[in-house]
Amino acid sequence: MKHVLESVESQFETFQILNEDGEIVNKEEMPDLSDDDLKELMRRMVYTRILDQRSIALNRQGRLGFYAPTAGQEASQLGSQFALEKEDFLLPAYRDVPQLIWQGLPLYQAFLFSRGHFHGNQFPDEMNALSPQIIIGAQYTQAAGVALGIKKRGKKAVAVTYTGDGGTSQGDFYEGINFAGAYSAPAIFFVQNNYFAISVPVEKQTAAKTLAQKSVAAGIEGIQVDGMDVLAVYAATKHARERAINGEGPTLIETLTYRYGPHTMAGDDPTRYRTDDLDNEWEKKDPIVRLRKFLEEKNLWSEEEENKVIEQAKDEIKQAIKKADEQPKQTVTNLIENMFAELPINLKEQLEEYKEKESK
Ligand SMILES: Cc1ncc(C[n+]2csc(CCOP(=O)(O)OP(=O)(O)O)c2C)c(N)n1
Ligand SMILES: [Mg+2]
Repeated sequence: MKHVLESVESQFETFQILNEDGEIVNKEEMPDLSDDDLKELMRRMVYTRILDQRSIALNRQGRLGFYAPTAGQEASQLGSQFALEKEDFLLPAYRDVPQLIWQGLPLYQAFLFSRGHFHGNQFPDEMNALSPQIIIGAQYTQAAGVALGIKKRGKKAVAVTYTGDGGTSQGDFYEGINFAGAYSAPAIFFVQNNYFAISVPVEKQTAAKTLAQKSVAAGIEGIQVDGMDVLAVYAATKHARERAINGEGPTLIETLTYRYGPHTMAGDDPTRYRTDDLDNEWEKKDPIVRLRKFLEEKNLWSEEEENKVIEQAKDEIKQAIKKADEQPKQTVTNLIENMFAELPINLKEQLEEYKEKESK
């Protein structure tokens, strides 16, 4: 049996298009992106890196609540979102707020989400998404259900969900991919393997050599992608989307990536579970650095252009946090009214009680 396992594992090679030096190493897989698209990907990654830096600072000033840093994971997050259409349905995890923003969530609402304000979860009508899921793996089963719903309604769209390496150890992960496979549901199951579940390294989570190979038992396609290569992530997601809407079933995409910062801003210290050597090794693979090299070589990018994006991001972030500050404070009645379509009797009583209190 050993040879069966080894032969399966050996087939999951890392898919890459743009290497660390900004060179195209896999020309035949180069996606069909215009120069403007390539610049837009760069713009979004730079913008999101600034958003991450500002969010960390705002969190330290006590102006944001829950925040899970994203620096390092931009190619995985934004390359995949760039392959989606407006009608697709996003089921993100807590670190995946950037995908929601680029799919249409106003920045001030992303800040309200961080503060636990209900308006942060009231997405624009034209946007199909659920709130970022904190329960690891739970969004995988939900995504399978959403994808089946899309299929039953005959829509040409996909449900896309994200989890981390740690999420693939959860039962929900297997249930989700298995169910979607059985119904050939149009789902894309995305795993951002940043090698750590908080402090637990991936080798302690599983005996599997890759996470992508977990697709095999579910009978669905799986691929491991260089998660610091925005072109490879985009190409793999685009391909998975096309297969899904053509009725060819779900895909599991594992991206190899790294979060430069702590797990969340709640206080873990990465120096206690990661070495400087490992951090340095990953910083050399940086997704922004390699796309910058590639674009500069083609005369499509300059320092001046990048500075403009940085200034625009800082300016918009400033305005968005101001707008978040200006929103009415959350009340107990807001909470009660947003929990149920129809209130249970005890909450009806409490609603009346709090309406009375709040009116004073
Ligand atoms: C079901 C469940 N168990 C445990 C936790 C606590 N928890 C929060 S994040 C996390 C690690 C998740 O790691 P990973 O899936 O690799 O995602 P990453 O944070 O690296 O993006 C854990 C165990 C949780 N939120 N839900
Ligand atoms: Mg992880």
